Parts: sequence; C-alpha cells; structure tokens
Amino acid sequence: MRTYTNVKDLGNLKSAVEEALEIKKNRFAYKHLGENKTLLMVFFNSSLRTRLSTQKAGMNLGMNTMVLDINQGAWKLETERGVIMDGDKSEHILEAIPVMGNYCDIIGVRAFALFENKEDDYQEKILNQFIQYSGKPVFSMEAATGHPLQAFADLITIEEYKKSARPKVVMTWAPHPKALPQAVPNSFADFMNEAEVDFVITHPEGYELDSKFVRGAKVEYNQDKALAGADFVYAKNWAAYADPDYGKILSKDRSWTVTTEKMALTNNAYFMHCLPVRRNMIVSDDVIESPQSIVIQEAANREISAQTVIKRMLENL
Ligand code: AN0
Ligand code: CP
Repeated sequence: MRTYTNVKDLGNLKSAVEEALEIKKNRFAYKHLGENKTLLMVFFNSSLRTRLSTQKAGMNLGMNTMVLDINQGAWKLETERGVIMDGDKSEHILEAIPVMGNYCDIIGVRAFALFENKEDDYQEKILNQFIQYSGKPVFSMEAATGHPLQAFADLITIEEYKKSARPKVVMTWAPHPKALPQAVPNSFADFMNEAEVDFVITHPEGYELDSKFVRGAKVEYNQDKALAGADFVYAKNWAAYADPDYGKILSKDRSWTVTTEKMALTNNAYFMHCLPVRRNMIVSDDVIESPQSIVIQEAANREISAQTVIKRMLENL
C-alpha cells in the first residue's frame, strides 16, 4: 500500500477487517517489520486519539515514531504557489514536504478542511501535496474530506458487535456549536456503502453530503423514522456541504440530540461516536454512559486500524 486516503485503498474490505482482527489478537507479531523504520506524523490540527493510537500502532510494529505539530514550534507554512512571501509565513510547503520525507519511511498527515474554499478542500490540496512531493507512502490521519482510519476502526467495531449478518446502521447528524468538517461522515458513508450493512443517513434538510460518498445510501430526513429498528446509531455533527452554505451551521436544533427516548426507537442499538464528543449537544449523558455505548471500544480500535494500514505500507516498502 502506497497511499491510504479512502476505502478503496484497502482492496477487499472483508480481508482487511479479518487482517485487523488477526492483528488485534497479537499486536506484537509483526515487530520485525518496522525495525529501523521511522514513522512521521504531521499534525496541522489538534488530536488525542489519532496521535496516541497511531504512534502506538507504529511502536507495536517496531518503528521509531516522530510527531510534528505544525502549529507548535514549526515554521508557519505557505501552501500557495506564486505568493510573495513577505507576510508571517517563513517556509513554503513545497520545501517542507520533501525535507520531512527525507527523515522518515512513512508519513501520516492530519490537515482538516479550512472551509475557505470548497474546491481547495475537496481537492485535498495539502494531503495530495504530501503524496506528490514527500517521496514516501502517505496515509490520512483526517484530511479535508475523509477520516479513513476512523471509518476503518468503526467498521472493525461493528464487525465485533453485530448480532445479525446484515445489521441496520444509522448515521445521524446531531447539533454542535462549531462548524465541523464532513470528513468523518464522508468516510463513514464511504465504508458503510461497501460493507455488509443496511445503511441509512439522517440529517436536517440542507445537510446533504457529497454524492460521491453518499452513493446509494438511503437518506431519511425524519430522524425518528431513520432510527426505527437500528442496530447501530452513529452520531456526528457536520457543517453544510451544499452551495451556497458550504462550511456553515444551518441548525443547532437539540431535538436531534441522541437521547434515551431516541434510542428507545431502535433495536436496542449500540451507540457510536468517533470522539471527541460534546455531551448533551450530540448525545445525552445517559446514552453515552449506558451499556449500549461502545465509544471507548471504538476508540480502542483506532490502534488496530492504524496498525493494519502501517503494516501494509511496511510490507510494501
Ligand atoms: C473533528 C471533526 O469533526 O472532524 C475531529 C473528529 C475526529 N472534531 C472536532 O473538531 C471537534
Ligand atoms: N476520533 C479522532 O480522530 O480523535 P482525535 O481528533 O482526538 O484524534
């Protein structure tokens, strides 16, 4: 594997999940693969889970790991060509990326959508420059339009907890005070559309996601109807995608918060969220603390999804 940015990079998804579950049984079995190899993780944005789980995954594989927080101590990077660099940005990303590439064997990049220009975000300008100019295998640690390590961990978790061959999985929009990217819901849809599940997306009107990710999924604007009979409820906020509202908050309607009453409409569903989560905006205290909440187990699987991806990259070096 040379790049990991979406579900297709995993090839056969069933085999990828099987491989991940094998790794989970003995996560130190491949320690030889990473000997004298260096993983560099570059963060343009904050992180708790991705930083720790990906570093742990690299260490499980015997790698040396380095983390660079671009906003804490690195030079401010210019990302546009042709700019006269007389402002506060000291270095151009076109030098920074190949320099970083020299110091490592595999690179993970976190670079969220900026919400300044939809085309720039959806062309994955930053991530693609790493792929093009680093000379090294690159994986997304949440880029502008996707968070494939999260969605892979989500699928592994569903595989572990499902009680029927084809569970009903409902992704529901929920309110949040800040404008959040579509990366997590895009990737979750990308994966669920390829998985053995009945997938339903529910959100208020105006929150339609890019059809490239929604594909054949059922979209139901009535949250209660969508939740009926669900085996998994996957909550997430995102800002509007459609023009002219790209990046805007259209609703903070707390009737969309996942509460005990909402969960009662489901088939005793498990509750999932990628975290970090705002309690009593996205989900009530009672639901996230209930035995049906598997958010901690889901986060634990981030180590496994990252290790599966990095292992495949090491095998291909
Ligand atoms: C980010 C997002 O919604 O994309 C990261 C989630 C993993 N969340 C926040 O910024 C709160
Ligand atoms: N779910 C997730 O990616 O969390 P962090 O933003 O803390 O890495």
